[in-house]
Amino acid sequence: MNTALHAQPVTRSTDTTRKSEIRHDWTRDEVAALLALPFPELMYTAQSLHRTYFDPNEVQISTLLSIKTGGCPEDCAYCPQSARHAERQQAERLMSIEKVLDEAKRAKDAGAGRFCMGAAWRSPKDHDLETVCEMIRGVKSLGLESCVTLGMLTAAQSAALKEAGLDYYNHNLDTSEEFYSQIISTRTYQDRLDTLENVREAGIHVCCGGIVGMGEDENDRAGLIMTLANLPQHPESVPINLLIRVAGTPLENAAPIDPITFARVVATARITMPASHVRLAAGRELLSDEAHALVFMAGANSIFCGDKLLTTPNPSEHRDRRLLAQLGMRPATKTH
Ligand code: SAM
Ligand code: DTB
Ligand code: SF4
Repeated sequence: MNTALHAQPVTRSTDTTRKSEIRHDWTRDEVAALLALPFPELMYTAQSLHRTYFDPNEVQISTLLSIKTGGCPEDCAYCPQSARHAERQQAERLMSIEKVLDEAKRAKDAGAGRFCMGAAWRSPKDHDLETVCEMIRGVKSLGLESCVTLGMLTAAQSAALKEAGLDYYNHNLDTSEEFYSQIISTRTYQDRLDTLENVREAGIHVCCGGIVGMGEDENDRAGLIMTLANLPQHPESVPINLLIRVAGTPLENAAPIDPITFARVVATARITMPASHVRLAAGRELLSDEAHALVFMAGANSIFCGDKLLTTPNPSEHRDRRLLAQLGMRPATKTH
C-alpha cells in the first residue's frame, strides 16, 4: 500500500466548512458547479457544513393549516387553490379563531414546534389581517412558534403581524427570475422581493424557498438558490418543495424529478445557506423512506408533519414517527 498517498492532505475546492464563511455574493456559475458536483463530494461538503451549524440528528417540525382555502385570484401554475384553473379547490371562508386554535393544540400534542397558517390570498385585507393577528396571539399563548403565509404584504401589514408576535413569514420565490413568468403572470419577481424586504424590515424571520420539478432546468435551479443565498440576510427557513402535480393545474403533466436531483438541490441550499433550516417541504408523499434518508443526509433539517399540507396529502404521523425512529432522528426543541 502506498502510505505516502494516504498521508496526503486532501484539498477540496468546495471545502467551506468554517463558520466565518457565510456568503451573500454567489454567482450563478458557482451555484451551478455545486449542483453538478460528483454526488459523494456534494454530500460530504453539505454534511460538513450541516454539522458545523446544527446537530445533524435533529429535525425541526412544523404543522400546516389552511385557514382560508381556494378561490385565489393569482394564477400560479402549480397551485390547486387558484380560481383560474379548470378543476379548482372549492373556495372557503376564513376559518374561525376557535377552530384554528383547536388545530394548533392538536399539532402541539402531536409534537410540532411551529404552527404555520396559510391563506389563498393575493394579499390580506386589513380586517382579515386583524383576525389573523388574533390567531397568532392564540398560537403563541400555546407555546408554539407561529408562521403565516398570506401573499403580498405592505410595510404596515408586516409591522402589525410583528406586533401580534409573529415569528416567521413564508413567501417563496418559487423559481429563477427568468423562469418565473412561465409559472405566474399575475405578479412579478420584484413584487415577491418587495414583500420579503417588508417582512425583514419588520423584524420577522423569513421563510423563503421554492419548488423543484416545474419544468425548470439546472440553470433555473441555480438561479433560485443564488437569489435566495444573495438576499441581504439568508432566510432563516428555506422550504424546498417537490412539485405535487395536482390534476386540473397547468403543471399536472410536468415531468417528474428524481430524488437524486432533488437531494442535489437540498445539498446546494445547505452549502450556500449553511446556518438556515432547510425544509423538505411539499412532495414527501412521493419519496420513499430511502429517499427521505438521502435528503436528510443532504442537509434537510425541517419537515411539515401532519396528514395534510394545505390541500394535498402528507405522510401520516405514524409513518413519520416510524421513519424518524428508524433513522434515530429527534424533533428539535428550539430554532431561534
Ligand atoms: N398565497 C400565498 C402565497 O402564494 O405566498 C400562500 C400560500 S401558497 C400555497 C405557499 C407555497 O406553497 C407556494 O409559494 C408554493 O411554493 C407552494 N406550493 C403550492 N402548491 C404547490 C404544489 N402543488 N406543489 C409544491 N408546492 C406547492
Ligand atoms: C411551503 O413552501 N410549502 C407549504 C408552505 N410553504 C405553505 C405549502 C405546500 C402546499 C402544497 C400544495 C397544497 O397542499 O395545496
Ligand atoms: Fe394563490 Fe398562493 Fe396558490 Fe398562488 S400559490 S394561487 S398566490 S394560494
